[in-house]
Amino acid sequence: MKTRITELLGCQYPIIQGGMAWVAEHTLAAAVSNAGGIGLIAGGSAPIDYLRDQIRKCKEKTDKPFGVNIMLMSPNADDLAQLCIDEGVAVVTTGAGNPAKFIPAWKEAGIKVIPVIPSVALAKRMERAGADAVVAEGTESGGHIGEETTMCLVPQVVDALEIPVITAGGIADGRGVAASFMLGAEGVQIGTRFLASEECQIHPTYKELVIKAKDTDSVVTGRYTGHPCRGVKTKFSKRLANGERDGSLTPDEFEELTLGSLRKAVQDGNLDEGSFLCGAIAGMVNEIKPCDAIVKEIMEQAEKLLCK
Ligand code: TUI
Repeated sequence: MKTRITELLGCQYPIIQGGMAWVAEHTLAAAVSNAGGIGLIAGGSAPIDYLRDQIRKCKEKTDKPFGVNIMLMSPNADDLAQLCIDEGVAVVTTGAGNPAKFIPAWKEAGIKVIPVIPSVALAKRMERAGADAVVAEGTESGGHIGEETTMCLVPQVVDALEIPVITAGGIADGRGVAASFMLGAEGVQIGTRFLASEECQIHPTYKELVIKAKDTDSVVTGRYTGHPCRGVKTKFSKRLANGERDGSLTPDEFEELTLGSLRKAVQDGNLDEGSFLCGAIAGMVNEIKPCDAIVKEIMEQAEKLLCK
């Protein structure tokens, strides 16, 4: 399937793996790129040496293009942004902020720049700033989210921009890909489906939570801190949600409790203190498979639907 996204990124399929903080490391990224999509390594708030090592290990595992996600709230985003240039990364996606100040240098270095955006206004700013494409991310996504749904946001972003648009939020199978194309998108970003992949290095408890989740098992917490985040309902996320609702946790106490909670979920599978981020589509993800099988299955289904 050829779109402006496959042309831009030089990949077989218009599928980008989500740049999930703490989750998206080189094994997963290389597996998705080898499957014909674009794998991403998450910069998150990682030290520069860690990210350099991850990029180099990914290059050893794949000769296909892959990318890095820069989380702009990270205190060392500037250093990580420069590292992508120094290491010759093919694609950079960004999240949780406005990357405009980095775009000229990335473009100069030949990097394809794809900001993740939650609104039409920000999408237009990114196009003016020189972005190659945008990921229009609906509130169905896991992690740090905006307010608009994928179904409403994507066609409005498509109408507002000339550059190609990639959908994110609620896509885990070929129906989601076909629907995205109907909305005018030319690619999809998929996160939650890859949590339940063989190559994903998260704690087994995390995978089990995703696989067992049903339609109503994701929850958004942290709206009152200004950093709403979607994850699996657990004892911990229910405690956060209750604290936010009944005022028993101040925003500062909430922030303190969640500090380091992504690591505790991903590495320790800690159900008492970990934030197991996932999208609202987790209810549809029921089986662990290799990335290659996941990508093939999604694309076969999408192509059948789109050729009907
Ligand atoms: O970034 C994400 N998802 C994430 S990042 C993350 S790690 C994290 N750690 C601590 C606090 C917050 C996050 C977990 N999940 N998705 C892309 C995304 N970007 N969603 C929303 C945005 C966004 C929000 C505001 C993009 C730009 C923006 O701009 C505001 C402005 O105008 O500066």
